[in-house]
Amino acid sequence: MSANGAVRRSECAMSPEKAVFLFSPGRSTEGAHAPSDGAATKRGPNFSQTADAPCPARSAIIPSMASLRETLARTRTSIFSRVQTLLGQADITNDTWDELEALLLQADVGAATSTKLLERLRERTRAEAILKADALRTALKEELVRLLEPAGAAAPLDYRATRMLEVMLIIGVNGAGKTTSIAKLSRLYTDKGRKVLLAAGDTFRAAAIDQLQIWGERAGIDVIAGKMNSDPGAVVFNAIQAAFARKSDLLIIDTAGRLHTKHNLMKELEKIRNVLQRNVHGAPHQTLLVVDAANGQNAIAQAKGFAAAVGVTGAVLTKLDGTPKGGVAFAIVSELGIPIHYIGTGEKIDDLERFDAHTFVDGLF
Ligand SMILES: Nc1nc2c(ncn2[C@@H]2O[C@H](COP(=O)(O)OP(=O)(O)O)[C@@H](O)[C@H]2O)c(=O)[nH]1
Ligand SMILES: [Mg+2]
Repeated sequence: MSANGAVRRSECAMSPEKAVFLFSPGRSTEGAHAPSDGAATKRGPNFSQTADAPCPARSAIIPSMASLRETLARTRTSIFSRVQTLLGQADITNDTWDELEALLLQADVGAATSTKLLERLRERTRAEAILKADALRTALKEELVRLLEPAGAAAPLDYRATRMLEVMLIIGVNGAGKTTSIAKLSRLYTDKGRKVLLAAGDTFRAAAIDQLQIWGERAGIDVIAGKMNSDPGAVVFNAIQAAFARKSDLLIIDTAGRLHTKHNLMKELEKIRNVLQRNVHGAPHQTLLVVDAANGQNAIAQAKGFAAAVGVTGAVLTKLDGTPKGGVAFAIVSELGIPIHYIGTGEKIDDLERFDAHTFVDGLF
């Protein structure tokens, strides 16, 4: 039970009713499944399910404001609390603007986004005759929310299935948190009643395939994988066939974050997209770029490379826990023009929350 009384999913019993399937080309996908009792016993330190704690109703595990505040604690205490102090009761002076800009930059909001934000605020102080810093603070919070809610942005994937098979393609640099986020997403959507299948499309490193299989095994979700260095396009094709055969309604695809050259990586992602487009109507339905918040402004440069090469529909912002660089959220939406759909709040399988701009901004102050 967490401090605010909400029952966390990691405290409830997880039924390992599904086996993990290893796909080898030329063999039946059902031919190499792990014993189902293996799934029940191989649980890592991040899984603290107990046999006797029943799973709570979904309403009890909806992310709370309190847990988001906890996640944003470092960003808030290191920087935004100083914005709060700066924008106290005093009159607005030139120093107020200079200090506000300096704090936004320190919070990794980025130069371009800070400039845009300050321009909007100056405009509002003129138009609304704002003289006091506390009124500016209210305007700042409103403008921060506005930055995070770009007009015409795609919505995250509905919990309810809207077609026979939906596909989420997960991309991003190595170490950003793709595989971990896939495990979390599969748990989230499985809890909502979806039948999820995972595809180990990062065939560049053997460890990446193993990692996804271990997560799948722990969460009781099937994984389609090939051998190391096998063609990820073929793995994805096989996963699509398996998804149709097993009547899965959500296929989530892991991809490599690094190949020998960046050019190769983008070509490979393009090939995966082509396989999806040819075989599933409208796929990929979501292409999520995973971004590590702790990389701050460096993450923006990396993300721009991916966004330019592959159509991205939304971002997963990971590792917000334990970083003071949470302000990077504003730069991602403003500079890349993509909405944030989910945030990673820790390393456990239930440490993922649907992003909400108002809750996020409230959590910063
Ligand atoms: N604290 C924290 N760690 C995370 C989060 N997401 C991922 N990680 C950690 O980041 C590391 C890299 O994650 P991984 O999923 O392997 O990244 P990938 O290379 O993009 O697939 C792992 O140690 C994860 O446990 C998060 O939201 N919070
Ligand atoms: Mg990975």
